Amino acid sequence: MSLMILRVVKILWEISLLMVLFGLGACDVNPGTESRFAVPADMAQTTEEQDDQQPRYNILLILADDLGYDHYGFAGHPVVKTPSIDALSNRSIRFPAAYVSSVCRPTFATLLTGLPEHRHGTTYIGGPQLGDFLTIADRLTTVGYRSFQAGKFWEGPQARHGFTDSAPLGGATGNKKIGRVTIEPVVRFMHDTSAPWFVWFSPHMPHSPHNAPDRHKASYRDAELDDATLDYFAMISWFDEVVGELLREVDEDTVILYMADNGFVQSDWPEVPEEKSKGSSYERGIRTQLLIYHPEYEAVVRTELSQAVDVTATILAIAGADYSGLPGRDLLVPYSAEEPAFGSRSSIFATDGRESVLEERWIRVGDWKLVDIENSDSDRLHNLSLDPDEKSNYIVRPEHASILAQLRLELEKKWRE
Ligand SMILES: [Ca+2]
Repeated sequence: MSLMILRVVKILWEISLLMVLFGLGACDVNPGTESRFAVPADMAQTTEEQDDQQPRYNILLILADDLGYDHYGFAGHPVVKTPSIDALSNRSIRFPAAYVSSVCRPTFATLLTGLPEHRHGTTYIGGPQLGDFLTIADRLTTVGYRSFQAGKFWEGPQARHGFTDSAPLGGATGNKKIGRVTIEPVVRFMHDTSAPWFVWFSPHMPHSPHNAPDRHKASYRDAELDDATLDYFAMISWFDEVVGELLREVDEDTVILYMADNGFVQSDWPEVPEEKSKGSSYERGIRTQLLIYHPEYEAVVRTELSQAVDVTATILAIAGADYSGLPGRDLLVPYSAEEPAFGSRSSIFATDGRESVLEERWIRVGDWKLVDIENSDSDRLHNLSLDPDEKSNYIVRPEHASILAQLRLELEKKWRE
């Protein structure tokens, strides 16, 4: 019921914006700095009821931009230095097999909507702006949260997608100053906001340009790296430093979620990813570390598969907001003994389309992964336990016909959901 009211309010807000644009009425619209609508009376009541039911955690989502899943100290990388994120990992629930899209924009759209790519329709960098979906920010507003977006954002004014506040430094798709130049607007919002808040922090880091300050490059001088790799690793350390600065500004009761928007492996060409990383359905394109720090949960490594839709559901669950109807699950709830090792979320699914044209669909069930390539006979079947670098294609081996058929069936089932 409350979601339906929100949709009506959203439409009325769009109409009022059009009236302002066409000079049809007076309205004080200031997207990004004020709430785009007042919370209706019955929702406000819901908020009061919420206060009695559970603690109202502030929630910080940190999104790295182009960071490989094993490019961290805590993930065992022998060279990369990430002391701040390592420290966060040490006190977090860690999901080393979390999945995202192969580039930023569809991952962002999934996090915003809680829906997989084939349902929200944003499958690559290009294409039209995200449609009128109920977003994570909309849903948080209904339970009294204020939500702040800072950094990279693709879908026009943040207020159009439900954020009550945003960093005032850049345009809808820009804001490259966040992180590289300053985090001050983010810190100010966190300190000045008394209501429970949600912060979406997505600096363009360690994304190109790979121009980290010399102090970070100097820390890798003994590692005998080529220039392109040194510049990329130095960017990771610069990003890690910014994360450390941000984390010093939040208290122990703040819930923190950390992940990357997509993978990245540096090629021989400066700032250009290797072919089988960003922009591909290989693990190094679509896999990330997911960290969830929650003051009531102990640090542990959880090997179940997870993906971006689960991050949205988890944030909404922590806030006490409605996520019924969304496919993600609350990752704070452990898998039960009755569920198989990878649980009911064993089917992990995403697309990698170019300009909204479908190119690849993939699915992982347990250790097996199928990449279904449209209009091609070059589909791939991988076993990530036997062959973590996905060098072998098991699809040619007749003894795997049964698992292949199962994956194809599961893929089509997911596609229709
Ligand atoms: Ca990215």
